[in-house]
Amino acid sequence: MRSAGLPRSAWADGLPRPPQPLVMGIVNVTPDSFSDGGRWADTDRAVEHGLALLEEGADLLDVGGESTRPGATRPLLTEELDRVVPVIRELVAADAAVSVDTMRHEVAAAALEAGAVMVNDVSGGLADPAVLDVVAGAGAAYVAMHWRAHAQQMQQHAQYADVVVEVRDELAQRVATADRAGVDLDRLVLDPGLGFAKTADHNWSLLQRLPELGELGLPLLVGSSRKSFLGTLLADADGTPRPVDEREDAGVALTTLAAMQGVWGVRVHQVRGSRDALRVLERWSRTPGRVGPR
Ligand code: PMM
Repeated sequence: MRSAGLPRSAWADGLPRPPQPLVMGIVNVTPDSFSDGGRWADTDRAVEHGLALLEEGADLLDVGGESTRPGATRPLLTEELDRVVPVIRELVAADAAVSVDTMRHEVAAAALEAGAVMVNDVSGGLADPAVLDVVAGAGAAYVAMHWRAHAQQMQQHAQYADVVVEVRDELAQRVATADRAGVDLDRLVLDPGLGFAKTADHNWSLLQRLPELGELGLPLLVGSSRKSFLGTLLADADGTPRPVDEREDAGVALTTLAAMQGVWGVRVHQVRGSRDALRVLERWSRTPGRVGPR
């Protein structure tokens, strides 16, 4: 039985804005993503995984066919299309709201045609500016993530005087460019891009100062799930990073912290823990405060 997630119809009039953050479940149809590379690489397994995330209560499924882990090489356009389009089609047929994680306008267009409601562009329109035209033309929702360079070079660009101020300013430029291209600003979501041209310290600063990014007046999405800064944080005494699939509990803690700072959504690999954390937070926040002296 499918549990608590938002129905696909919630996207009919644009970006849903529920009181609690949305939970975006990740479906990487890639042989080489750092967090789950290869696990869901064929259509059937990816669809099965997406359906399992829906059962756990995902509001939205983010289907991606390009690994963006540091050092990754880009797939051919045809490979990316072959990976994501059949998966999107099947998940849409199962009534899921789907976003496509792509930096290519051809993939964005094919995904929207297949029924995706949102384009999640980790380059915020920098890698392929025509993505913005496709999104504008379709009236689709759009995630503009903070990004400085493709995976092969991005860690050389992890240099900031004040990471939060610079990420905010660079995102503001992406908003202006998206606006000029005709993207509906009511359907635009911003993402600080944890791990993309960022060191662990940069990620922690961004997570701690999310409200400063909120000053741009747009909803925020945060993707911390399984990323290497959590592996480092949770490393063994000998410095061995915590394996990727043993970082979930820390990810749930970050879902809670992000939700307390008012984010619009969290992008996660396992939905259930984040969904539970949001229920706890919702119940906690509507409990009346203590009145009078203790
Ligand atoms: N991270 C990854 C891929 N896509 N999209 C958004 N909006 N935000 C992110 O932080 C983000 C993303 C890389 O992580 P993965 O390999 O676990 O999907």
